[in-house]
Order: sequence, then structure tokens, then C-alpha cells
Amino acid sequence: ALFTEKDEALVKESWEIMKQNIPEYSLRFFTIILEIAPAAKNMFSFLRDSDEIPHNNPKLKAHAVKVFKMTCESAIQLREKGEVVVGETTLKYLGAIHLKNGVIDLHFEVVKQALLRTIEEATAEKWSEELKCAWGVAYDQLAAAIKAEMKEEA
Ligand code: HEM
Ligand code: ISQ
Repeated sequence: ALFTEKDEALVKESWEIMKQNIPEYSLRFFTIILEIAPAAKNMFSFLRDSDEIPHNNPKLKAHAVKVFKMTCESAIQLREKGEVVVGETTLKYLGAIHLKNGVIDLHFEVVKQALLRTIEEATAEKWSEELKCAWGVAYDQLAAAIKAEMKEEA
């Protein structure tokens, strides 16, 4: 499937909406991840010692934003180059960090569902099947690059 200019525009537009309320959406993102996979809580250093999800944790916010941003950048690359290329250093680092924390392929599906649901809530009436598909494709490509690097390092 081709990633069109419209797909890219849809992703960018919804990211602009998300950016207006990062604290809320990063918290939602995380809450949904843990609703689907409660055991994932112990994988995250900033959650391990707390009973509930901290509401104003700078680390949580920063990490969640990186996931959104990287997926958005993947959409831009998909449209420009037809593929997602993650910088060598970044990819090595992400591969290592996820491997070390015990992330497996199945978890990527969980994070994908959580990401899409967060965007659905954020975009509200602008949400569409097309928008979902565009974010989904961009995320899948990015996830594939990280997963491949994790296998490389394992
Ligand atoms: C850390 C991105 C998928 C679990 C990180 C960091 C980034 C990131 C940017 C922070 C690195 C740092 O600055 O220290 C992504 C992206 C993903 C993805 C772009 C998918 C495309 C996943 C999945 C899981 C996961 C599927 C499993 C539930 C973690 C954990 C950490 C982490 C446990 C370490 C957090 C900590 O304790 O500091 N990820 N991630 N990630 N990620 Fe992901
Ligand atoms: C790191 N990796 C994947 C998903 C995340 C969500 C919130 C915070 C950090 C994350």
C-alpha cells in the first residue's frame, strides 16, 4: 500500500492536536497500555515503585512524546522515501533498551492499540478509518525496524 500525501497530512494534523495536551495524552497512552497488559508496568523504571500511574512524571511524558513523534516522523519518511529509515545510533539504542527491558513482539501490538486509541480520543470527530490506517502503517514500519534490531542484538 502506498503512503500518500493525504496520509502524511492526516498524521501531521492529528499530531498537532495531540501536542496541545501532551500531559493528558501521554497519561492516556500509558493507561491504555496497562489496561491491555497490566504486567507491562514493571518493565518501566518510572512505574515500578508506584501503585498507580504517576500523573505528572516528566519521564513518562518525555517517553510517550518520543513514541508519538517518531511514529509521525515515520509517516513523513514513508511518503518521502517509501520506507522508514531510523538513524543507526537511535536504532541501536532503541533495540538495546527494549531488549534489556524484556520487550517481546507481542508488546508491540499492545502499544499499537494503545497509540491508536489515544489518537482516536484526541482527534474525536476528526477520527477516521483512513487516519487510523495511516498511523497504523507508520507505526508498523517503525516497530519492524526496532524489532529487527532487537533480533540482531539478541
Ligand atoms: C523506552 C520508543 C515500543 C517498552 C523507550 C524510549 C523510547 C521508546 C524513545 C526511551 C528511551 C530513552 O530515552 O531512554 C519506542 C517506540 C516503540 C516502542 C518508538 C514502537 C514503535 C515499546 C514496546 C514496549 C516498550 C512495544 C513494551 C511494552 C519500553 C520500556 C522502556 C522504553 C520498558 C524503558 C523505559 C524506562 O524504564 O526508562 N521506548 N518504544 N516500548 N520502551 Fe519503548
Ligand atoms: C516507551 N516505549 C513505548 C511506549 C511508551 C509509552 C509511554 C512511555 C514510554 C514508552
